[in-house]
Amino acid sequence: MSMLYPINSTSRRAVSLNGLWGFRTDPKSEGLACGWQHGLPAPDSIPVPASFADFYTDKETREYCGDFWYQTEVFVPEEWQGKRVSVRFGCATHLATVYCNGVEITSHEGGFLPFTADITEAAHFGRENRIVVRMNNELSETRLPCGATTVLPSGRKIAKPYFDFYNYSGLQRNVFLTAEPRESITGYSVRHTLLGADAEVAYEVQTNGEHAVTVELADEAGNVVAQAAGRTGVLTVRDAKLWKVRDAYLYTIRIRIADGERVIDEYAEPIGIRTVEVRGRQILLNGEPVYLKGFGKHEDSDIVGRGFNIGVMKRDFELMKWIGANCFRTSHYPYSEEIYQMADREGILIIDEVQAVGCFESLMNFAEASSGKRTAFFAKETTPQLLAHHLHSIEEMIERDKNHACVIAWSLLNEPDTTDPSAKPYFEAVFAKAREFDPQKRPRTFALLMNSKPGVCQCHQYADFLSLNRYYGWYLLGGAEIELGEAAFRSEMDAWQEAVPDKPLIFTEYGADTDAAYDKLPSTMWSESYQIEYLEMCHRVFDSYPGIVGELVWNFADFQTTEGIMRVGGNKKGIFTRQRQPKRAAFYFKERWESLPLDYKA
Ligand code: BDP
Repeated sequence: MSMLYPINSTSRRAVSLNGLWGFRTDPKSEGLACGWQHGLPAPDSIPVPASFADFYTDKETREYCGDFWYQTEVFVPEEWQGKRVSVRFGCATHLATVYCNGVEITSHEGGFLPFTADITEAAHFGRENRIVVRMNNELSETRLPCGATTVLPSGRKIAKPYFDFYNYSGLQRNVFLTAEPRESITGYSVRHTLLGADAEVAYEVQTNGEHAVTVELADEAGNVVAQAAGRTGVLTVRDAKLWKVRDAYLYTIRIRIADGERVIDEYAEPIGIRTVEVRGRQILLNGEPVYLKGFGKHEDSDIVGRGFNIGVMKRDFELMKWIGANCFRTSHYPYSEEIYQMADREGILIIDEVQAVGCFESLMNFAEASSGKRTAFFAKETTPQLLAHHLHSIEEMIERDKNHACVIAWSLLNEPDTTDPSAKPYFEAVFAKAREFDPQKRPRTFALLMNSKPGVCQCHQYADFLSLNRYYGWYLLGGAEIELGEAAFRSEMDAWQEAVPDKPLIFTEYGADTDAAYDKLPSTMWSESYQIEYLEMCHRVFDSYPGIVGELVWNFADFQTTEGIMRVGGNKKGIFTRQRQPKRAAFYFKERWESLPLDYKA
């Protein structure tokens, strides 16, 4: 299935289906038997893209867990006869089956990656067509992200995430109606090599037909700078302008299938030329060491929840530039494609994370991790099923994102249980597959839980660089004991330096919950002053170990979680509020990060 982003070209059409759709929850899972695939009885109206939860004023709908349905009407133009017509979903969280005019078209598992429903056979051309999507947002241990689903005596289902973000669901990303020629470009990949001032872009194009393929590369002024013919080949770019941190040059790759002079299909998109590799204790971009400064983020904002919001995206990039950041991790799932397109344009680096979170059985893993708890998560009967889904999601993520210059690494799990030997074969499979799927062979990593320490963690050897999530001074030895936190932190770092002397190490999480505009003199935990003291302590530690090449603080902004005794209206570790206004720590970071070069720390 093609993962190419929908575009308009001489041969292709992409029409947005965003807007108000019909919506119904289906608590008894009776919709199918009642024929809802043909049309929903008395649907409510709901915005797409958005999560459905935060629109509602009643708790039952906000917390809804189970089957639910979306529907819309689409007009398929008569002149599209002979084309392949599809509905392309940016995502559907977490399980979806699509119907067109009552006919089942396709199903997809995994709520954070795109898929296409080919409606060519079921659609009526020159008329309205009804698209119905049946979805389900229950959590289990066979699907990512992991969690459980509890059924209350009333029959109501409740999602119990093993992760610390709200189980937002629905059609949360852009939806397109697309038309493509029957013979089409289904995918392509690029690999970059730098040769002095020049660069070679080795490409590979997949099509579903036999006609000849040509490829060209144009610079930002539109001048064609390299051309090649064939499904595989090399584009040689003289005096290549490289894609760099906060200085992103984008060429346009244009791929055509043609029958003599007649163009059958044409696909074009911007690409940056750059290399990325790990050497010794450094991460190299275009052969130069980089130091990662930035955030773990979430797709999360008021009202639309996890829904793609183009305004929030813009604001987030402006804030990242203002504060002097150069990188973020797509914790804890692949984000909307438009965000990678923007990072490509802005020169911001991305560690792209698959939705493998919650592989540690706990409803409060963030707190229990510090306790040394172990759960042998990968020794369960359900593990093979989980692994199959995980590998498939990695394949989809890499297929979707492999051509983005901004993506410098794959994060294959967040805070899994690595303390039991049963984790090893699981990790081996996951890391091997990521290497196999990625034509650029980018570095692979995973975020290590507090309990994954040297001598205890059985799996860090699979990662090309280590990514630590550490909370000394917050979940452990915080407040008045912070000096003990610093000492414990340093002794763990000493142990890592010794255990893994030959790999780069970055922090993918460190942070302290902080109530915006709440302060205390002297500081106490949750105050703005404490957040800064905590960060100063962490940075003292980072700055004393040369093998540390990145600091991605947790979190960019406050975000929604499941309610509970540890969370007041969500997780408050944001450097910005959920409304994207600065806490005092934002000014502290701006000073620290702007005192360093954009991309490196001497
Ligand atoms: C880690 C998780 C992250 C949490 C964070 C926290 O990776 O999702 O939100 O800690 O506790 O456990 O704030």
